[in-house]
Amino acid sequence: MGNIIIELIFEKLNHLDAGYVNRVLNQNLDKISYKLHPKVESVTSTPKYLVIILSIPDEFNPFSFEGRRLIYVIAGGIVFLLNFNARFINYEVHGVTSSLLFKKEWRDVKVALCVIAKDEAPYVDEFMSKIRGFFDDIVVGVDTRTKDSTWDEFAKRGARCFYIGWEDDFSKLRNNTMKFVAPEIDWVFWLDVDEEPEMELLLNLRNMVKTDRFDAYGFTLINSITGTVEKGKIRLFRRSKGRWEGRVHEVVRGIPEERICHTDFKILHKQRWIASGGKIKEERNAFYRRLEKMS
Ligand SMILES: [Mn+2]
Repeated sequence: MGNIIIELIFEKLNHLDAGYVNRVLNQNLDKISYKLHPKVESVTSTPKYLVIILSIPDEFNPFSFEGRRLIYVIAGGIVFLLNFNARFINYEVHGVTSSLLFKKEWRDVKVALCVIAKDEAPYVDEFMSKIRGFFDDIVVGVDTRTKDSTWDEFAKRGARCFYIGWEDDFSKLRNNTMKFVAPEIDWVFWLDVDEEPEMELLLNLRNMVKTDRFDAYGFTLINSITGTVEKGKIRLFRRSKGRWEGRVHEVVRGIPEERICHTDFKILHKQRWIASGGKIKEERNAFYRRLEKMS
């Protein structure tokens, strides 16, 4: 019997005092970790990182699915308590049972989230809260036709934003956005602001990219408005292998079928413009038809 040490590593978004973090955590940890009962061992604050070391009873298996899930719940709770001044990056487990199982893999393979957006300001907060902490970089291509505060809403939540010119071509918009992903990041994951990946997908991201066998992953898109189910939608791929093609209804091309792994993980598509009906729906359909004709 003893304790397992879990080192939670956060990226600091701005100044955080280690003493303050320690106090906040000690006051609240029981509320966010109802099963795990961790104890704060230490808090280290550097200009770039915040490292929180927790100890947990060693009968708890941090390598099980449930264990990893709980660690993410705790990390998410800490981010929330610190009022989003930190972003969870990863964790390491030290202890009798571990031998640093995650250390290398988790750090070596990085994943960027890529998004294109136009006039999405009201929805950015919800979108970012669902994916916070899971990606090493968040790159947003803001369509230059945007009239609202989409850029600011993303930027103040830690995303890197770039204005991308609209050239009547969604693939161009996506491929031009992808150019801004940090050079050391091999994998990109694509979401639209009206899409929400299920938690199991996010929890398995690091496992998926830790492979030599595949260059891309397919997911199932479920339209929450129409009920339509689309399988095999590629959203996660090695940046050097794939590219977007098609002016509209764009898809990822360039990766041979045997290098694609199709999973059952789901992404929920909340296609609001369809639900809104009326003029908005008519205009959107006309816009898509115009692009289809240009192709
Ligand atoms: Mn959509």
